[in-house]
Amino acid sequence: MIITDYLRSDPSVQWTYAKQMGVDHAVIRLPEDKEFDCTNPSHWRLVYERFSNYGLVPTVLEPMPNALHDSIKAGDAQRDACIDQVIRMFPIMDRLNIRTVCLNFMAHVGWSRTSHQLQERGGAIVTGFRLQDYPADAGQAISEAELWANLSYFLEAVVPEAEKHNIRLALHPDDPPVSPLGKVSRILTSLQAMQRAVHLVPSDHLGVTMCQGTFTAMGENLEEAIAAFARENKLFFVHFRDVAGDKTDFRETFHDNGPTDMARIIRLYRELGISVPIRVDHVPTLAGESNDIPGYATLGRLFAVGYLKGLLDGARV
Ligand SMILES: [Mn+2]
Repeated sequence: MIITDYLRSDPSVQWTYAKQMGVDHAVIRLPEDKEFDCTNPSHWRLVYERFSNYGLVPTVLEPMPNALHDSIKAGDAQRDACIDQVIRMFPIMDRLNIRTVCLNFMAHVGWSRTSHQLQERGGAIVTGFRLQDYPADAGQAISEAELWANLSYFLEAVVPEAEKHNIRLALHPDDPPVSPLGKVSRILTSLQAMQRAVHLVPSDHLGVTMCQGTFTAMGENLEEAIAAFARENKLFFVHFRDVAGDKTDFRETFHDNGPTDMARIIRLYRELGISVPIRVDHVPTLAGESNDIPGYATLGRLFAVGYLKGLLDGARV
């Protein structure tokens, strides 16, 4: 496995902690200001060099820039222009050796929670989701049929280009994996749906982000899901994460405190020969920390990365 951390493009103490923890690869989020043109190689190079000069190798792009992807998911009038820009990113990524994109297909709203203040072990704070607390009239209506059509349209356009540039598209399941969420339908909400999605266009460059917590929330058998994608060589990226509960009512957990036997999962990746980028996802906010960006605070990462590194070392038999 290639251990990574998810970092914004401006240096922060999280960059320093990554290096101090022995993490040398970055999952990068591109700048979201209007100045940044994701089809401009020199804009990319500035970001790339900021990371690489710090000793962090940009390895995965996450997410697909929302400014492009929102129209593609919604299938609006800007879609073709946005797809064209996505395609123009690939040769730039190719030259920079960034080989994986983590992308989701949640239209209109991204990952959603109904609480950002739930208590975990020792009073640490985590997010949670309860369907009954989610406003039934929220969001802009879109049907599942439209979403499948929009996903197919997008993949048919971009997968051949990704192949040309040896870039792997790693679809992330919907979080929470429920449909509809308010008025917004969702499609990537089960193992079966994810398997359908990665076969919409036959390609060894189309696969999944194994967001463990989302597959657990779906109620799928996580080990079977991992094995199913591994068999087809479609497991491209891992989000190391756990949740307690089910898709209609769950909360995040510390990575060692959820229902999943994490040591067993890491051994399973080894047994299946999976060696892909992995990052910790949705960490608790710990004592003394701001909860401004729930799931992405700093102290919980230190614990989660240390725990993950221990499991990876322990599995190296
Ligand atoms: Mn995830």
